[in-house]
Amino acid sequence: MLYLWLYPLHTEFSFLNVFRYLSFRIIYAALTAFVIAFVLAPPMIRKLQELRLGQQIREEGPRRHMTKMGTPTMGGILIIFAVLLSTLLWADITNLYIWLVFLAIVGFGLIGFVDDYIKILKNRSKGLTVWQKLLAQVGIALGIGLFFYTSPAYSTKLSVPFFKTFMPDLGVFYIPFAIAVIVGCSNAVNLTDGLDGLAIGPIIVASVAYTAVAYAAGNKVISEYLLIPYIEGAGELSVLMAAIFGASLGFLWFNAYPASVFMGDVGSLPLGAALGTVAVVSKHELLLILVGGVFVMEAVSVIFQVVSYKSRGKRIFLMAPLHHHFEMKGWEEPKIVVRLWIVAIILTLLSLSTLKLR
Ligand code: 57M
Repeated sequence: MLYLWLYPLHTEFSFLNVFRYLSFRIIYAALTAFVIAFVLAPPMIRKLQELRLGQQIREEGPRRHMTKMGTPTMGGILIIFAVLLSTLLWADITNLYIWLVFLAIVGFGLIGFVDDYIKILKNRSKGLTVWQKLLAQVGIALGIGLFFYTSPAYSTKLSVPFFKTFMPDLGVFYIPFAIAVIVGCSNAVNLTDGLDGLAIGPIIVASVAYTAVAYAAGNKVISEYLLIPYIEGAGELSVLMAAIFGASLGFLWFNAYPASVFMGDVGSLPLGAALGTVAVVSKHELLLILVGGVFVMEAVSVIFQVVSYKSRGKRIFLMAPLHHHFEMKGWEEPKIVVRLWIVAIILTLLSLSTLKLR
């Protein structure tokens, strides 16, 4: 909004010309979202405690987690609020891609909210059934996929890291592909959110990466230089990703070990969906496998564990997802979390290098 209201005044007040620069709005979207999350978290945590919206802990989990019983959860409500408000302030709200990612955030956020609320309301650690969640997630992602498929300006070609000319056209299969990316990323973040700061750390790293990717994809000169698809208007998503960076940094202040608040499904699902949607808009979906490598490792560990147990009756990991395996091996929680943050940073550096290696 500030961009639309203030930039036109730069003819009278020349300093307002600064609103024209994406880099300026990226920085202030991040700072605004951080301040909102940082300032509002304490009163929100108190409110969640008052409303007794505390986490239920599952019996079969690592024994150590019982001490976490009652930790306020659904802190993701604040993350979403900080992201939406900061983006509305600093992005060009006439940009359709912004509203598409907002759809993903609000839609997946609502699914998570209902899931969290049922868990707490019914005093049980399982909320909506897997199928209820999946159906709702696919429904929203289908809407987003159809938008891309029916947009004349949007190509259904798939850009592949390391290859500059090999861009297979998925055609109508782009719709299920986009659904798989968005729903897959959302649930992978959800699975990862099982230790203090474990999910929000890689989200912070991935949001920096996709701030840069969206900026490059929306910039004709840079996209041509990097030989990546030019997506007119995608640059505004770098403002949204910067808001996610800032809000997540603010949330991490309170989610760091020992956590005063958990984000809940209301936080993990929309953050993953936003990341997946931005990856689709900027046409760097496969890059997400590396940028979101920790999320991928966590989700794959569950798949391998379940398949192995069902087919051989044996587990591969002491417990899945991966972070529980390290817990069962006796690693302390902060050590597991910081080491997986390091893995996320290394994988993201490698992924960004593929933009040049083509
Ligand atoms: C999402 N939720 C955490 C918190 C957070 C198929 C199976 C792998 C599914 C998986 C599962 O249920 N995942 C659900 C992970 C939960 O966190 C809440 O959920 C929100 C995120 N969705 O915001 O509100 C617990 O995680 C801990 N936590 C922290 N700090 C944080 O900042 O300590 C969360 C955030 C919280 C808290 O204890 O209660 C979770 O773990 O449920 N199931 C599992 O992950 C279970 N694994 C398992 O059953 N493995 C089996 C098979 C199925 C693969 C096996 O290995 O054989 C483990 N998780 C739990 N209990 N809680 C083990 C059993």
